[in-house]
Amino acid sequence: ARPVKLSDYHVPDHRVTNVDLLVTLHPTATRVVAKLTVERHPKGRPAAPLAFDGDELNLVALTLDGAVLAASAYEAMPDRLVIHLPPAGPFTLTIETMVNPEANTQLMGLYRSSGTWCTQCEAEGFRRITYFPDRPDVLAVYTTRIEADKAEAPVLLGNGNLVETGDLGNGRHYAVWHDPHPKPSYLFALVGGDLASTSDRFVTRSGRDVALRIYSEHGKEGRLAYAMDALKRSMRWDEEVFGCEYDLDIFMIVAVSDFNMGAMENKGLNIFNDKYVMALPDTATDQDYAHIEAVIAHEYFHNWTGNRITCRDWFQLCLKEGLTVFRDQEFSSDMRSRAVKRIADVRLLKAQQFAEDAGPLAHPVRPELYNEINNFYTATVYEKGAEVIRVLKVLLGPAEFKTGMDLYLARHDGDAATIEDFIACFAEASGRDLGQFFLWYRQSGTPEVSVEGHHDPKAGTFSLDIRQTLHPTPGQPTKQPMVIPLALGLIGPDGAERPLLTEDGQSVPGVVALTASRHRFVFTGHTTRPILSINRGFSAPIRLTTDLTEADLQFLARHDGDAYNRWQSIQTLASRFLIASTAAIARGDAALVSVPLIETLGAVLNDAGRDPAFTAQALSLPSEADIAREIGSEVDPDAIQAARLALRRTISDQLGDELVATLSGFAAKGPFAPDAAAAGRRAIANVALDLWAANGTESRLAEVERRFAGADNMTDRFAALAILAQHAGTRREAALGAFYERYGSDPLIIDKWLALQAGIAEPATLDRIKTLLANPAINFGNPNRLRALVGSFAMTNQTQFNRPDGLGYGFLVDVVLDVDAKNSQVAARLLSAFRSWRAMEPGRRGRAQAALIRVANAPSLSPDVRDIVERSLG
Ligand code: B3K
Ligand code: ZN
Repeated sequence: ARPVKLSDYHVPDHRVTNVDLLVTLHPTATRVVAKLTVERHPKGRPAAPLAFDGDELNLVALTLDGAVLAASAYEAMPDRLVIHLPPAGPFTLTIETMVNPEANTQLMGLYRSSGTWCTQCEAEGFRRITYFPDRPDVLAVYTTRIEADKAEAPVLLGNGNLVETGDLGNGRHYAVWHDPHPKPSYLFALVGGDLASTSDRFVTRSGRDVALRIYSEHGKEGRLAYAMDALKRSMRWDEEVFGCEYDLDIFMIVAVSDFNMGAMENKGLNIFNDKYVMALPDTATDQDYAHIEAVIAHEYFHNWTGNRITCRDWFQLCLKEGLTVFRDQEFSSDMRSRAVKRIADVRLLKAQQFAEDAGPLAHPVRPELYNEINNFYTATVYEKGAEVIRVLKVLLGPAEFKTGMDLYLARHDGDAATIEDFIACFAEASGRDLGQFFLWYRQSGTPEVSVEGHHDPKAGTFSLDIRQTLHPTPGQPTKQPMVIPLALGLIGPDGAERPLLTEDGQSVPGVVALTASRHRFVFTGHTTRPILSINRGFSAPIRLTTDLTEADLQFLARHDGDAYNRWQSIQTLASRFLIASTAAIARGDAALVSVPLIETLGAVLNDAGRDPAFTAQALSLPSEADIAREIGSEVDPDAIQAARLALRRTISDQLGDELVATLSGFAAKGPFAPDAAAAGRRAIANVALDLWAANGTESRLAEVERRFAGADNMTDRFAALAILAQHAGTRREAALGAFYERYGSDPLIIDKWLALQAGIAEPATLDRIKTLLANPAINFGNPNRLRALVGSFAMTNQTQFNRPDGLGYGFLVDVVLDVDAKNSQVAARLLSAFRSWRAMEPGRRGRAQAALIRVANAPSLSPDVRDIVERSLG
């Protein structure tokens, strides 16, 4: 029944406690025999029929306690199995189904990727393998026997521990896997194929010797070492920081090339999109390495936050996802620079989640209603879900947060839990009422906070007037005030941090919490005006406006002790300037020039030695989409782009010497190492190169071309190519051709080449994309290829996706409608690129709406695409 509502939750009528599977792998006719131990749930409806989920299933045979059921006793449909009068006591149901992995283009359930059999069951894929109560609150112990042709599938993998292997004669063999940990069906997995692997081991803190294995296609096993290293570091870190130890004798990762998402945390058998596993200096950029480290950690961390403690229902998705993102962010912060990681996370949050929250697809971190759960694996559930946990940690402080976390892990181990269960642990541990905090899970939209400072030299006070508002979002016309922790500092003109003293002379810690719509905070001891640094470390995921002057921001950019706010001050300076310059261009005037901004960037460059990775972030201007989001309505992407390009040219012209000094100061030395320090040096050098070349001078572009040809690693080579791609002409086409020549047989690298071309901000790009899409040498049936070309175009190419003639929108709609029949999840994800359409100026807005209406009127849409289009237009 759609829509599904949180308020309709009830326990299942029947539960399954034991699952014995026999899977006989065949490309087009895989036989699945599921022997299930079934019982009534004591809290289920007493006389309810047994109703199991299915999706495109074919029933071959059915027995109950060994007896064939009369045809009138049950009903088997592709999407449902109903037994009218099931026995009262526990019984054994044996269900035989036949599935066709080769024909499974949805990549949900059991499918084939380059000849390998693999599965994806989250959220509702297990029902495409056998009939089952396919919901996360049904936990069972699984034993999986896989049989296959030895030559086709020498490797047979399942969840848990390997208990038996053997020969079946006739060139066939089998393997039996047993997972002792009860788990929901979405964590089931199996793999069969001819795979290469790399092995290692890890001894847990209590002495369990765990075999580690990462599998890939043959010929790619040389690219698995970094992922293995990241896995071992994740396992150690989770023991040390969260007290979480691994609980099986083996942990496996399988890299497959056809995958709808990033990766999947199946118990003991993670399955990954190969782009988040494989890396060598010549194939992967520093960003790829960082992503691999983060995703390996994320999926591994799910073993506790997700698998041992799972979700009661899919409304609780953030219980595992928000928390696990928070954990992987903390891990990366400990492995790399905490400040730089925070900046990168906030950039992503603003780009993805703030955009979602500001448009028609806005939804709470814990939604209360869905039509299609696959559409809720969003930046809001993941990234804002992680921010909300960070807010909780700031509110409680690290010690109480840890007590609450420990209580949660101990109390709910083995449970299918809710957000209420989770928060209750922190309320208990801290003795605090977290009722208002809970609004972070229930209210969608980004809170807007405005801050005004008033200095009274006579009284020696500095007071802050702060207001918060939360605008209506779909389904939520009125809102309540949120609890918003703001980390802050007051800095003297000498750059020294001043103590925060209240009017009665009390010293306050560096955080104030808003609970009402308006607050006034008064601080004493300020005969001279302090400079306010607020929302330090992005302590709350809000949109902040302050009355800080340009001079204040310049001061903070240099002197703030909080590195995040040093970065934010530069971004705010740049963003205010670019908004003003955009407005000037839209009026028909020339782009503006900002002396203070250029001065600040020059000072940042001169200080690059302090933290090169930080400086690289500080010099990366707000993107066109960032500026569009700040402007918020009546957006003209062409004016934004003109303003931004003009600023880049000014920087290039005026800071040429500083940029050259940076370039030579951070030139690569020694062999490539993927660590954070070496990556930081490459990052600053490449940002400097990009800005230096931004004025398009022949000699500068020739130097970039030289660096492209001479690079000894993918980070530098691709950075140079990306610069060349911005400048039309033969130099660009030659470089793109050379890159393809060199890497044409390497699909993950082709993705970079596709994404780069999709991002070229010129009217000819649309035709270039159409030509690429028609190239028979590139398999666009693979989700990575399609996302690299079409996804990058729609999500990042602001001027060309939002072409004034609407052809960008029309193109995306054509692709979405074409892909929908084969892979509806990927189609729905592409369509969500329309999420900001209402913020456009009227011409583009009208064309976007027409394009969406064309989707809505198309015959036979998938539920996934139908849901996105209806909410987008709603
Ligand atoms: N839990 C999976 C996502 C599954 C998506 C299903 N549509 C990956 C992750 O978040 O770790
Ligand atoms: Zn996850």
